[in-house]
Amino acid sequence: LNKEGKKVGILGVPFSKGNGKTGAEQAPTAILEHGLLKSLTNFDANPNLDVEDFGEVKFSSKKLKRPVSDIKNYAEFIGCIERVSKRVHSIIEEGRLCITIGGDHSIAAGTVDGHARAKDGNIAILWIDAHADINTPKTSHTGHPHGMPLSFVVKELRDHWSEYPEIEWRTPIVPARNIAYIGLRSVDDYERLIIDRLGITAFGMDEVDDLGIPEIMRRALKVIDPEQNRSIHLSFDIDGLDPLEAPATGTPVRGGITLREGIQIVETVYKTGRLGAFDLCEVNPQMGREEDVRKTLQAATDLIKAATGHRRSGRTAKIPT
Ligand code: Z70
Ligand code: MN
Ligand code: MN
Ligand code: MN
Repeated sequence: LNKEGKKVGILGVPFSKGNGKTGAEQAPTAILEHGLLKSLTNFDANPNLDVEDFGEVKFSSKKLKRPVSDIKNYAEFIGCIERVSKRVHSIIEEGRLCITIGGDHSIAAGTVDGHARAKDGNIAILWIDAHADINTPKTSHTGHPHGMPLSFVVKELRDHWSEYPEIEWRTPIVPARNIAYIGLRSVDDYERLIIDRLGITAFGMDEVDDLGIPEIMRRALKVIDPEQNRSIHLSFDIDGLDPLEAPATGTPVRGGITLREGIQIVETVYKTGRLGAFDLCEVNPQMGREEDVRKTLQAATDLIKAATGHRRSGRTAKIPT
């Protein structure tokens, strides 16, 4: 596959029942209205990019045979991610890089499931986030699904979900060792335990400071994609960035990665030629002043541009006729 010419599909998931706040459901529309498609195919970006807008996922809440009390909005959450998984699966099967715009980060339970099925489990996950999002329903202090998507998809944690209804469709086939985190700075006690027990590669902000992004990327990719043959799932929570550069998000945590570091991460994965899916989650256009929102939408746009191969140094342009 010619990586310069890889086709792209954009999917919006206006879902915010996973984080206990409203606003993130407006992000797909806000990012598109900010001019995303033009930014991707501008003359200075990639005028030849084959990008198809697949619109927004339609979803509704599931009817449950028995009530679930320890996960908030469970019926809405699984109703949404089942549909997300199907859509992502088919976009990737078409040979497109699937770019999913959330929504809160709970939707990644669906994007990873769909990607994993499309590649028979041979995927590597790079999770950029202030948070670890690997609580099981029992370890979560909040009951918010956006703190649980990784436990939903990880093979070793599948039994922690076995008592929950209406999820027989899911395929938790990704081993924990195929996951690496970058940017962590707000990890719950039990999440730390899970990360250590399962041997998950995790680079917190302390390691970002000590090693820098290029060395972290070398180490992370070596562990999660040692044979350089896996389809890479890059799941980017905008709160991984420092709130100075991406303030419009539900749970800002100071001391995060810079936008430049974020773009460098995405560029590095793009250059492998194996970026299979990219999620951009937790932008909340209702948070902060207008200037905060504009800044955050531009940061999201810059990250998505990098995922489609945009180079900051400028790409070789064809002379217009
Ligand atoms: C906490 C939980 C979280 C984002 C907060 C927080 C999770 N660990 N994720 N904001 N994006 O609720 O499980
Ligand atoms: Mn929460
Ligand atoms: Mn997250
Ligand atoms: Mn987060």
